[in-house]
Amino acid sequence: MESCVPPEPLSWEALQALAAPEPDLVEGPTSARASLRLFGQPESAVRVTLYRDHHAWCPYCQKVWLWLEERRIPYRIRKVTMFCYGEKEAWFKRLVPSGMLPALELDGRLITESDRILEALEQAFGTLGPSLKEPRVMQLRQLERLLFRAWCQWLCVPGLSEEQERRGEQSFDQYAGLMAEAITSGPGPFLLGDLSSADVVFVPYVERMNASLAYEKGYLLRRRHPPIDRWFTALEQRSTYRGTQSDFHTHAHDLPPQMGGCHASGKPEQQRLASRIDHGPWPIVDGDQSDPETSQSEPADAATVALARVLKHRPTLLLRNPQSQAFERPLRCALSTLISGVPCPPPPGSAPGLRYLRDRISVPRDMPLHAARRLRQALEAVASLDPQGPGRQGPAIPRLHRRDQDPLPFLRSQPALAGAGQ
Ligand SMILES: N[C@@H](CCC(=O)N[C@@H](CS)C(=O)NCC(=O)O)C(=O)O
Repeated sequence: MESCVPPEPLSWEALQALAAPEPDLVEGPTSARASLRLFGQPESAVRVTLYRDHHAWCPYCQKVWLWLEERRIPYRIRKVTMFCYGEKEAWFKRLVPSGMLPALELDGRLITESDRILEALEQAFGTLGPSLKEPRVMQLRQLERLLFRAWCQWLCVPGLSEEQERRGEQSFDQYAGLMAEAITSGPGPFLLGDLSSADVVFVPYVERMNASLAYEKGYLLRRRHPPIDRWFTALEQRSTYRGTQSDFHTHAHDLPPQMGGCHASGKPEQQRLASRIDHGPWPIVDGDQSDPETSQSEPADAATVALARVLKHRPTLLLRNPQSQAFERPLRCALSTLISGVPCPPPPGSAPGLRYLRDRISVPRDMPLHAARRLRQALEAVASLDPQGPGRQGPAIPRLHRRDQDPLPFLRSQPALAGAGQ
């Protein structure tokens, strides 16, 4: 006979025993939390320091980060706050008065502007496939900028009429079609055969186009352009890319303050997809339709990785939650649900605190895509059992800034790790 007693949440000790072990951030797979990468070389071999943003939201940083990971160049990472989510570090402003990211030190020489950085890295360490300066690569780099412009004109202009929406989509489609053609005309799944700098240049914004156009326009780039889907699929087979890869929810909410606004079409399909991206269930499409966020199936440790990441930051997560210390039991309920798959009812009034956390899991900063999905799903499942107000949401995610994501409290809670992986 089945028991009618609702499951009790596990203790913190029991949860800790179930968490995934800490990965090797120096030699293991690419991780947003690393502060040093050696690729089997001694620390004395490090000639490069990359300055990139704490949350891995900056697209130009992702370009340099992925290049270093692909070329396996030993490097140090120092993280910096972006204006949209907190105060820029004084030490960084002394180094780069504009505060712009990325920046890179190579043999003690400071370089800014991601394109100049990649060119300097090519010169110092050799190319990743054809050089950035080869005419066929230059042509692709120009195409990337044209695609970027078409995306901005569709996404970032407020108040488009129905006709303007249609033209915005058409123009974007035209440039996406040129990228698809460039992929198809080569021998491999990538732009020029094997993965090269040309692909790395496209990665950050095409990833953001894929996410933002689903959220704001109901447009699924990978479905519309199968060669681009194959390109993503090939990228997703690489642990380097997966380590830097974000997801739809993260980009849907990190882009508006960075881009000066992203504007929804308001069409039914857009509203449906935006609601799925925000509230789940994930993946955001049903049945046998291919997942527009990733071609990778869920790894076996997705739940235990998510658990380990929450446990690591438990005190700060409680401090930052609107429910503060009263969030202790709802959080244990959610983590128990995450691990057991059996929904554990929370105390009355927990839904807003649970959904506050659901809405602020950032990929890849906090955890990989599938782990984040698992955790969001568990938080949502438990929130929906709140006996007091199962539909109540947490405080809305701001659109003009993201100071709700100030990294300082998380850094302060771990002084030994400040500047290192979070
Ligand atoms: N052209 C520059 C653009 C760099 C850029 O726009 N960086 C933005 C972030 S994506 C930035 O650092 N803004 C200051 C801030 O947000 O704090 C490059 O390619 O490096």
